[in-house]
Amino acid sequence: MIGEKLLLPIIIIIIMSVLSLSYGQQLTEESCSVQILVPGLKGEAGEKGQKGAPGRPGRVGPPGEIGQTGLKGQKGIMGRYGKVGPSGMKGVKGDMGDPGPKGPNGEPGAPYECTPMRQMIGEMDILVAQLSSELKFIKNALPSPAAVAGIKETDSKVYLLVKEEKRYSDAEAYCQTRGGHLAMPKDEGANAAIAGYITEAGLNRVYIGIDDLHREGLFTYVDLSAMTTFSKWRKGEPNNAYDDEDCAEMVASGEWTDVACHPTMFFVCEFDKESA
Ligand SMILES: [Ca+2]
Ligand SMILES: [Ca+2]
Repeated sequence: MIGEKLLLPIIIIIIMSVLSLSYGQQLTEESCSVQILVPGLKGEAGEKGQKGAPGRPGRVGPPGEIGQTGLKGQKGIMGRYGKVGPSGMKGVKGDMGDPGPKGPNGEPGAPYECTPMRQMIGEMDILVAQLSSELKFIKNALPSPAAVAGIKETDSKVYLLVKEEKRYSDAEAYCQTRGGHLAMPKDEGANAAIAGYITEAGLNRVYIGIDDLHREGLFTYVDLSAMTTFSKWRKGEPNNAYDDEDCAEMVASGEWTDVACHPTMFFVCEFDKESA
């Protein structure tokens, strides 16, 4: 083996020989001026450099994987009551319920009372009669007072001359039906009023409510009230003529006479003003 120090100059000599063959002249003239550059030996290692500046931050790394689900927490305490809500809308009306059970029977009613009704009708009948008579009186009073057959009044009584011929008992029944009696004059004033009534009507006699039907010779009023202080018998009366005179009539003068009860004649009824 040939050492490195000998090999290198040999290579250089070879290169110079080649060059002398190509460039003879030049080679002769300039052979001394050619400097042969050969690298020196490798130097020793330098001293260690100072620490460099810090590098730039690296890029953001990718997101990590999703972690595991945590454990469920404990139940919380009850919350406070909420506020009262607004009123709801009115509901639809419900269906009618089933009918209830039948109630107990009522108390028996009061019996129909006919008597008060009849009495009321009777009183109304009297009133109608009085009103019609008064109307007739008004119509007839001025042209012909003597023809008047209406009613006559005193402070306490109303008298009605009835121009229907009836027997005594029927005449009294007629007056009673209308709530009164045959006229029963118990003082001079009442007797005079009746007498004037008869006179104005142009009559001579009428039945009045005096008789001795219950006891011969003892005259009473038709309602059985006693004759006490007042009487107006004509002279010689009552005489119970033919043993058949148990009733009484009044003549136009106002005097009384006992007469039979069965003949028919006009009569005068009287009514208390309180009940009329
Ligand atoms: Ca008699
Ligand atoms: Ca007589």
